[in-house]
Amino acid sequence: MKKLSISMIGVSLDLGQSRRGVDMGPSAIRYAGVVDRVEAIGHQITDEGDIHINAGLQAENSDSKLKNLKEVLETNKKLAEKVESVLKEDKFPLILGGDHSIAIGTLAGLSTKYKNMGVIWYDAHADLNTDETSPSGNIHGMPLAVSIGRGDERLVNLHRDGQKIKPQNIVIIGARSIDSGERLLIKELGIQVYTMHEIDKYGMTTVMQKALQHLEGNQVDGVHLSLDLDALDPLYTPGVGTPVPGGVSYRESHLAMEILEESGLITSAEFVEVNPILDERNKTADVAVALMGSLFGEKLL
Ligand code: NNH
Ligand code: MN
Ligand code: MN
Ligand code: MN
Repeated sequence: MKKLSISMIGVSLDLGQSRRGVDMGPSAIRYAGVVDRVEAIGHQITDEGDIHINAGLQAENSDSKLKNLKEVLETNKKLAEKVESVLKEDKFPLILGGDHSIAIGTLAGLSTKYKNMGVIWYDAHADLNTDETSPSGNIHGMPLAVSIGRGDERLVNLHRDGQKIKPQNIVIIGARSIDSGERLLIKELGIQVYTMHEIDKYGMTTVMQKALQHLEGNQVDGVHLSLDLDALDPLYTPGVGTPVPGGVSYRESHLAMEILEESGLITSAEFVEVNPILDERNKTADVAVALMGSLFGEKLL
């Protein structure tokens, strides 16, 4: 793999969902040795520290359809600016969550450079809810919808007005919990989804090859990996807020990362939803760092 210059940004936000603790995700991932792991492969990595979150321990839940909207908006604006400036320095953005609502800021920042970007959404969920379809009001279930221009306009118009990514450039992998509104949107827009069914039936190699072929066919100018640790089976990543049984295995996930690395197409990545309070001895953060190893080209021999 070519040697990268990586800028790592922590986003200690937990207000995009209801269980406290995922704000400690970036610390847990640092503690699991991300910098040493990536440097050992030969890349250069700079820890940019954390985006400042302007909130008390419990922000007020004024709007139940969009919980903690103010804090989520503010944090994502700062993140989008940071991602944009990292790209201007020609560095590879690596974002550590925090809950998945931070993908709104990540994708907004990335969209300033990539005009036809592909997104691999590795997740048990589709994250395609709007304020109208969300069963929870948690913004971490909405980032993909927001980024294609659906939902509350304050979220949709964050950093730049309107759509940040095209629905045909999204591939969701590992889904097994899809809400009815999300299902309708997937059908309406023809979004590519490889659920656990396809992974079981065809195997991870075929699924990843098809996903990448699809994005290459669309002539994408970059590919962002958004990896929610709940994509894996809770057996491997128990430290997540919304675990769903029957997930992707540890080996399949490594294989997926290795195939992404071999493709040479990945231009940015984020690892989200690590919740140390719900974890067992930092197991989930350890898995996140191990997967980063494969994504960045770690080899056994
Ligand atoms: N779909 C549910 C919601 O919107 C759960 C989302 N939870 C996630 N998404 N962890 O990745 O509330
Ligand atoms: Mn908190
Ligand atoms: Mn998610
Ligand atoms: Mn999820």
